[in-house]
Amino acid sequence: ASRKIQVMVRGMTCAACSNSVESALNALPGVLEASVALLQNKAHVLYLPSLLQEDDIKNAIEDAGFEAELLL
Ligand code: 9UX
Repeated sequence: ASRKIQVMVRGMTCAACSNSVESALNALPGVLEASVALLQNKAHVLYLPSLLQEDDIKNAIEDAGFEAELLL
C-alpha cells in the first residue's frame, strides 16, 4: 500500500531550489511521486512505507540543503 504525506520545506527561494528538492525525493527508492510547491513551501510525497520511512524523506530534504518538517 502507498501512503501520501505533506512536508513543510523551508529555505527554498527559487525554482531551482524546488526542482532540486523534487529530484532528491524522486531519486529515493520507494518514492512513487514527489512534487514540490515552491510558493507554498510544501512537498507532497507518495511513497511505499515498506521501502521508506518518513524520516528518510525528511533527511533527503535536509541533505539537499533545506529544512523539513513532516506535516501528516
Ligand atoms: Mo538559486 Mo535557489 O542559487 O537557492 S537554486 S536561489
